[in-house]
Amino acid sequence: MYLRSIAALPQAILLSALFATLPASFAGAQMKVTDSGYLDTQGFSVMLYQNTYHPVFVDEKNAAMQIILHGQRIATNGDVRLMPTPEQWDLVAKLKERKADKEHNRLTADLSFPAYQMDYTLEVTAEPGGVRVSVNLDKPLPEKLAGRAGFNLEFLPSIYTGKSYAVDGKQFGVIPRSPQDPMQQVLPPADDPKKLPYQDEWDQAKGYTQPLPLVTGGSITLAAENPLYRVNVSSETAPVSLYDGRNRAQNGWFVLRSLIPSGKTEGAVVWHIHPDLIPNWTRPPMVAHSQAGYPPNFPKVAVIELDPNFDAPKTAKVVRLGADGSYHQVFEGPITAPTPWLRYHYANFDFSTVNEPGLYAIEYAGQRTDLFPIARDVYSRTWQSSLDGFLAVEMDHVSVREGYRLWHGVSHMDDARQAPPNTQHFDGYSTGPNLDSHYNPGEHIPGLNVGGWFDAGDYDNIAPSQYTVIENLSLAYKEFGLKWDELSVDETARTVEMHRPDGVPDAVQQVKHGVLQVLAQYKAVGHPFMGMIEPNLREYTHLGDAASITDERIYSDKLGPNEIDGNYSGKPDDRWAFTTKMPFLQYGAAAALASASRALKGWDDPLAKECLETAIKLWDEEHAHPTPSQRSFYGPPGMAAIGEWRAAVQLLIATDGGEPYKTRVRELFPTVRQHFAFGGWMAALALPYMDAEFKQQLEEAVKSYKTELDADLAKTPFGVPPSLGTWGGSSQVAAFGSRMYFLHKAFPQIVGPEYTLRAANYLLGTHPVSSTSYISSVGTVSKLKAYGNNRADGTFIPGGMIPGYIVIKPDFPESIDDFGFLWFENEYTVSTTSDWILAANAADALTR
Ligand SMILES: [Ca+2]
Ligand SMILES: [Ca+2]
Ligand SMILES: [Ca+2]
Repeated sequence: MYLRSIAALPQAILLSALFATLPASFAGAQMKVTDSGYLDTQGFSVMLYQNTYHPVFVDEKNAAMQIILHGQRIATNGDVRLMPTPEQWDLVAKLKERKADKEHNRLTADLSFPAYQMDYTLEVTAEPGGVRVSVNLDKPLPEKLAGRAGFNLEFLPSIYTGKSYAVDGKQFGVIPRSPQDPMQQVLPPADDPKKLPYQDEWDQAKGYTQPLPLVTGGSITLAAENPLYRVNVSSETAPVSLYDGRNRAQNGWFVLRSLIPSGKTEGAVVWHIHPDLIPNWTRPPMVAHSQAGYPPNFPKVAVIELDPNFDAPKTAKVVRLGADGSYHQVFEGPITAPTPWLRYHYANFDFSTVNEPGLYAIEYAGQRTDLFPIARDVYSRTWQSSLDGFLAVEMDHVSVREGYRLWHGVSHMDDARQAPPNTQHFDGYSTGPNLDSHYNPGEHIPGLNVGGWFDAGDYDNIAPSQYTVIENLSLAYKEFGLKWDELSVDETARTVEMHRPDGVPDAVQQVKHGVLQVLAQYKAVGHPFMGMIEPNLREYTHLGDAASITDERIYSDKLGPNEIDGNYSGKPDDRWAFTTKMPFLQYGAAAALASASRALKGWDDPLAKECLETAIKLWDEEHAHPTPSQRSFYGPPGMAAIGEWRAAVQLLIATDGGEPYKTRVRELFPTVRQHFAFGGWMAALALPYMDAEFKQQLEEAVKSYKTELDADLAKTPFGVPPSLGTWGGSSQVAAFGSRMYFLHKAFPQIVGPEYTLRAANYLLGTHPVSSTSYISSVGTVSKLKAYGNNRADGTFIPGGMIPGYIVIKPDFPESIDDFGFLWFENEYTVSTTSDWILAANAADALTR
């Protein structure tokens, strides 16, 4: 099966392989450069560097040359790489310039590996049957890169696992479910350019190995058996090899690669990439609806996503399920005229008149959706898993058990070591020259191994997310009387048990778990700080039980690397504490602690008192001695005031209308109303303590916000803030949902309930690309492969909310259902999930 020699094949074989794969139907079709700068024909698009590598996280599997075939992004990262299966932090080329040439139907990118003085142009040109890709070097390949630099193109595992590969039309195999290739050691030359220290350290820790190819030949066809994803790559130059990137990393893709030969410049690599395009292929319509269903007597609107070339029927139907399995039509109605957005068209299907409780499906264009209920209480069971499932699993410094399963043992008992000065950490944390701590660099800071949550798919404890969770849950508890109790939490024993009520509301217990960490930081170094994170990439990339990331023993430099002495060890694996004092953290902690004091009252009065006292102290200290800002987290001027504003509002409420918070709320409002969505709206929470004049000002602000908002939302098909960044926007939609609830409550004559319900229905499935609920295990069809810390098992954490679709630039919305490794679409975070808990309760309150 393994062809280890990569002898060049005669040109005649290459040409026959090339023409044999050309389907007659497509041989004449010609891709064209679109106005938005990529190569396109019906069913097939090729983008070149419209998406670039991330400045911090580097390889996100969304960069360089990318291929969209029959509605799926099948391949990414097409460019020169220095190893067969590079990983997230491995070297990528620097983009100098990209061009789209309409006249010649050609995309070019000027690129460089400056450390190797290698400059080249990547050229992708339309040709009959597909595209021709060539790598044109400015100078012959540097000797140091001989046998290392090659053109790579990575294929999506969720499509190609279990599919065939065919080499030169005669040698066949199937890509296995799990990687199984022999590894060989590939040491970099001793005089290789220096990498960043954390990359060097990682390379040494993980070992310099790369897999041998599954196969090598002049032409490789993937998924010959599947007309949707069949694609052939043939090389005019060095042979093509197929590698399995999963041998190195669970998030690896399948790589096709040809080495760059020495001595050549123009056409150093020439490939022909030919899909087997289905003539006149159109993407089937996608009917987006709420997977949790709809309450009677409220709007029910599905959004239908249409390929512009699809001949769209003008009406859709609603059918009701009978106990005998029959479906009875209860409604047929028109869809609205399709309107374009990005690369698709969108139409609404309003079936609000269907109100009788039951189980329903929508039928459109020969498809029937999955079932959804119409019932008064559809939102009432949409947030519990987020609270007693996902958030519980993310609890740090405790063990978490569910029935027979231990989600994780007690984690990070060795927290934490003082991070050194002038450090730039790979996950964005940093220190300057001043640590604002009386601990020496590397010294153990006692007392930090308590409370808090893992931030996301990784295991760091980052302060702003913790504050958001505390504030959201406190607010949800006070506003909606969240008495849900299915967790037993014992902070002394450090144990959490799911499905075992203990008489204390879980929201209160989660709030307490959050403030234990915030208060621990304050006690340890005198102020809140940014957080704690694994010190190296080997630990950072850990997937498995959180309790086994570190050895749980405090590091001592008096012990050898493998020595243990009681609670101490010589292994420097403890997390770093990034202790820099920052004004937005001072205020962030004050806001979180003030809000927590309200939720804890009656359950843990001493802790409630300590939270409020500490919040007041932080406020007072920050006003007496403002912390100089070392780094701006809030972008535009005026946004800095938001931190103080949030603290002022929370302290105002926690002190029952106390001063100086009331005065400060009045003073800050004119500034923060410019950033209404980012916190200015919280004025609605302050209303009970403010006078009529303030209410008048807020009313005006709400009116102008609503006008702007309605105009903005009208530009998108889904009526919620669109996801146009490099990370899916579900969190913004959830926050929008709860914000609009509080504005509706304060000014029902201005703001209706429909915004909050739209946000909830969006997150539950009424969104682009697919109708999959973004909250795992909530709704009939939900996201069941996600980027939680159990992602190596290809599974989910109940109740976690994913970011959802992003736009692959310039116009391809993507949210891949059966793949969980794209963090920008799939990574749960605790703050986002707490946004959902609040929004879902708001939707429930509005409809009952
Ligand atoms: Ca993180
Ligand atoms: Ca409980
Ligand atoms: Ca340790």
